[in-house]
Amino acid sequence: KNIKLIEVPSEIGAGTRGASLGVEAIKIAALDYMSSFFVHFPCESIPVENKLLYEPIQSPYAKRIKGIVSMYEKVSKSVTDSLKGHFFPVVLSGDHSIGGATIAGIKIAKPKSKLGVIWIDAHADLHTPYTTPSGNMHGMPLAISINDDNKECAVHDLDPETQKHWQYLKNLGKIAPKVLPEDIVLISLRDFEREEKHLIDKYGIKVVSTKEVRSKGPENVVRSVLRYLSDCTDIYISFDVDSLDSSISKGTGTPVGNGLKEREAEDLISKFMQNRKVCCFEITEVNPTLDKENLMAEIAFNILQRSVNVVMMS
Ligand code: DIR
Ligand code: MN
Ligand code: MN
Ligand code: MN
Repeated sequence: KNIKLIEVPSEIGAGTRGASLGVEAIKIAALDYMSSFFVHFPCESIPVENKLLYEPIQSPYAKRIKGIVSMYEKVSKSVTDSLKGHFFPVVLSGDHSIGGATIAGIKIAKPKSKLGVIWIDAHADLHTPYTTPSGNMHGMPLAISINDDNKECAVHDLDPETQKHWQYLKNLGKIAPKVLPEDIVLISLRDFEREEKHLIDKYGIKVVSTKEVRSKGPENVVRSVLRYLSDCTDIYISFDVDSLDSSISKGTGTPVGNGLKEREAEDLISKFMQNRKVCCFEITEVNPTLDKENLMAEIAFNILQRSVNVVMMS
């Protein structure tokens, strides 16, 4: 398969500043390893709306949603075009709000697919503007993709403008939902709110804990997750680096304890990549401004390189 890199140095979906530098930090890590990785692949860089960070917040429960909408249009188009051009898109993004745009791009390229989503993340990213504790849209991409407002748990009212943009995001490409909850697997989930738990329980969304990865081993977990997703025609893997344990993930906006070891994440992801249904991969939330010695970006680069090698061989 031919790889296409899609860089999205976004950070308007995050609550902590600095994720927009994550993509550059991964490139610096490659240079420090004297790797010519980034020379080998066609790469598209998506312009982002980070200037909105200087402006007052319009939608407190969906911060900078207008900028998110414009990124969703561009990123989804880029992913769709890459897939239609028979590339394997690898999305390197700043904050995880982009995950919903990547999913939209896949679904628009393959409208008849039954899309499986493997979400490796400390968080569930199942908030909606009605339930969010922070207003940060990187906590919402999976709710966007399953098209559930979670009104049962609503704690905020939305202004009409925010409602309009939220509806537009969920219906991008006029396909909603883009993923069924039964086709989502959350790996290393450990930091979530009551409202997200409500959706997980309502749909019985599959969760694989860090403990399970450790006790069964990455190979067995990969086998059972792929068996669980066996009726899916295509699979997308989204890797939020905060899935890694906080001892090695200082360089991300929201580090959480009891996470994966580097080797566990690397083994999981590279084994998933061997599956031919996997059609797209994303790495997100590297924030070098919070880090020492660029460690988070180095780990992300190691995982990126090993995954891409697996894809090229298969
Ligand atoms: C929290 C944190 N659930 C929120 N989410 C993060 O603000 O919605 N997602 N950090 O990656
Ligand atoms: Mn996330
Ligand atoms: Mn996260
Ligand atoms: Mn199923």
